[in-house]
Amino acid sequence: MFNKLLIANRGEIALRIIRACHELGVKTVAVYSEADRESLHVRFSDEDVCIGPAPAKDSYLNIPQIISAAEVTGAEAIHPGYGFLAENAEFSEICQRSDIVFVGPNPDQIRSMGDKVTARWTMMDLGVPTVPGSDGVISDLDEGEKVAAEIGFPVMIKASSGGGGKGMRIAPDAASFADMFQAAQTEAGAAFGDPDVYLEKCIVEPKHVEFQVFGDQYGRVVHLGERDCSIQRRHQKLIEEAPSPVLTPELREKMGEAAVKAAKGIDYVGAGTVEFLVDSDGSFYFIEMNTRIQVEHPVTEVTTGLDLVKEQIHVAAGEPLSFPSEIPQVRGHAIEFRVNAEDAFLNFAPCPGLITIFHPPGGPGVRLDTHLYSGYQVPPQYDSLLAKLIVSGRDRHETIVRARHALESFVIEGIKTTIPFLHEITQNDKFVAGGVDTGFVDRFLTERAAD
Ligand code: MV4
Repeated sequence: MFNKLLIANRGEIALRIIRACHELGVKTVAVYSEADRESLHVRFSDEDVCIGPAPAKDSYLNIPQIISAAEVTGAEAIHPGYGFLAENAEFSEICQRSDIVFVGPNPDQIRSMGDKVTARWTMMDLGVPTVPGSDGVISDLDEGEKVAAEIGFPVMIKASSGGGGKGMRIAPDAASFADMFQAAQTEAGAAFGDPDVYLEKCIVEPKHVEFQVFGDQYGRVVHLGERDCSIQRRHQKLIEEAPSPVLTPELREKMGEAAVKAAKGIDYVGAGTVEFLVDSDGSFYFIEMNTRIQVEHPVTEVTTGLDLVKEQIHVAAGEPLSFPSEIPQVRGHAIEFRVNAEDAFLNFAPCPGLITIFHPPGGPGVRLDTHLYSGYQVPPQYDSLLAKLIVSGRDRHETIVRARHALESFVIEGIKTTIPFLHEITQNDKFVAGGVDTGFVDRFLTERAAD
């Protein structure tokens, strides 16, 4: 096991990684920007290094600064968390060359999934179901029009370097295709320096169901069940749950097998997520694979009893997966609510500022992953995630009842948060019934505005 590990991140995930290291007896090095001097990850780590000014490009994305912080402190490994450098193949490669263990997959695995056309191709080759679409990159408008007509409208135009909904366009019909195709290419070129796009049939009002996968350096790959992340807005997840209310045991088995096939097929090592769209008729399609620990990983921790961050560190240190031959059983139900510094009823406007009062919820089945404290100043430079409230129970109903009380007793004063919005969702009939699709939040907000 490592003696010392550097955490190349901030906020709740930095604290989450520090906790895992503490349990493993690994010393921690925090890095921080000038805006995060008063942050708890700096306070709770064994050592800390300031890596630059507030803007992420000058600090949490500043590769030379982070590598030298690791070298100066003698850290043997770097955990990137999520966001920032977590899926940066070049960073993974520089760590390798600097003899520092990157807690995550190797550069080739990051690249093979970061390029969505390659990922799609790889999955088709492996026999993992993908959305009907183009064979590869479509550069030419005439060819695009021909392929789109074959696929059938509506058609999705996606950036090969995109992901998570960035650089995506829908062409509802042939008449709109040319405009949407060119807009997607231009946007992809500007955003990623790569104008390549590909086409997929548009799955209308799908559910988003993702499988947690894990691989070790000895070729063992397992899945740890799914998370339903259909409650999103503008590709930001708001609520995630496990198990998914829409999967039958048969479908779960088939999708789990496909997820393991996907990860095994690229010799995947570490924590990964295989994302699928699920159609109203129960068809499922691979869309992306994320090669990092995700924000919503606690939902899986609570339903499996595993510590996924500790597992990541074990695997990175060359140890086999810690659980024995059979994969852990999923037990009970868990729902994660993302509390953001945003006014949900003002178009989710960011609301940074001073936290004057902080009172966390508690009780059976309540976990709170947060970096907040009374007197903490939420900086405006980073994403607005304040806390993740993970509620669990024997079944979905018990979980929702606990969640309502937890959200009612969760006090954050000084700034607006999404707590009131999340509480309203827990009282919505369609949410309570379960099995909503990715259009749920927009419909909820439209209906609410009409009332
Ligand atoms: C799609 C789709 C429909 N058909 N692809 C959005 C994020 C990215 N991961 C993929 N996304 C989608 N891809 C096809 N062929 C609909 C979405 C989509 C979506 C997916 C998951 C969760 C929420 C979503 C919200 C809007 C669109």
